[in-house]
Amino acid sequence: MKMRLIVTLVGATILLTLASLWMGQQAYSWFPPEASAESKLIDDLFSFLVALGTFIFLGVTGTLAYSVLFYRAGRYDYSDGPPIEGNVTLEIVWTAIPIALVIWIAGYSYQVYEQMDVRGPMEMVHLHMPETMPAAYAQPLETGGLPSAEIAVQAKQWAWIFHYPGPGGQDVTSTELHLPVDHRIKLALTSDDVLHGFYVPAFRLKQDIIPNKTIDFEFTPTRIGTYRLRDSQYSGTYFAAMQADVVVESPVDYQAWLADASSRVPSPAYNRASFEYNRSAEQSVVRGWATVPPAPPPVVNYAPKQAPDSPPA
Ligand SMILES: [Cu+2]
Repeated sequence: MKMRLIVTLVGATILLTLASLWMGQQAYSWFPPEASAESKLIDDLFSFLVALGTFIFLGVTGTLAYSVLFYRAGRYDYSDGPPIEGNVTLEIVWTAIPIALVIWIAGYSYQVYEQMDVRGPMEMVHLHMPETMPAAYAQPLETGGLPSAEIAVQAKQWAWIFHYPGPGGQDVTSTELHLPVDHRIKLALTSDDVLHGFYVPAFRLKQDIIPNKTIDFEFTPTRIGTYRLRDSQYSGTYFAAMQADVVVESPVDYQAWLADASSRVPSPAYNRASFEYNRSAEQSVVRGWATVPPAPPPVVNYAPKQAPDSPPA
């Protein structure tokens, strides 16, 4: 009898483990493509959490279901169960296991955060884990002469403006973020007014932008394509319109784009927030909410030809 119980328990645990590992593998498909070196670390961490969560969920609900199915009270049995109180071994076990799990999760998460190293060289403290952990980036900061090392990101209500050092040292501006693939990117994040958030889901990166502060932010895009930058902080009425495309391209294409952009005369870009604001101002009936007026459309060297969120012509 005891032998049978042990075999059943071991079998159930193996099944549970296999199911959890399978679920952890599924978790990778729930996200947009992995477009940065950092995204792999985040997805691995998430997969681990999903596997662990699946194990606990199935373990708890499985035990419950087993008890409900096989230890039911008889149909007309309204008596109380036996008054069980206190089991020191059990108390220790179910305290120790969650503590160990939480410490494991915390340690792993912190290790991932350290490996991502997204905050650049921090002025105050920068505790590095031992040298055994390789950093996530594909290339060192020296970007082979590419002027990508310093892109200033200016956030305001409600627009993203990207400032590049041009070939002649001038300020080249764009409302679309262009990045060379497989190069360590260094952004300097600033806000003209309120809190904004730099968030590119395909990069698995999110960083708050704080007024009167320049925040260094580093990462490595690894996949050519066009992705979406969103504002992750509620920054006012039209914050949902505060989006931009992120174009990751080969270093050659990137250089060509930068050269082309620097040769263009700055002109007002389409700005969805001011478009919507002006449209509501034209209407005779007052609708909607009181709002801070949006900043005028940014005047930049480069703006995408057909803004992806522009209204139908
Ligand atoms: Cu914003």
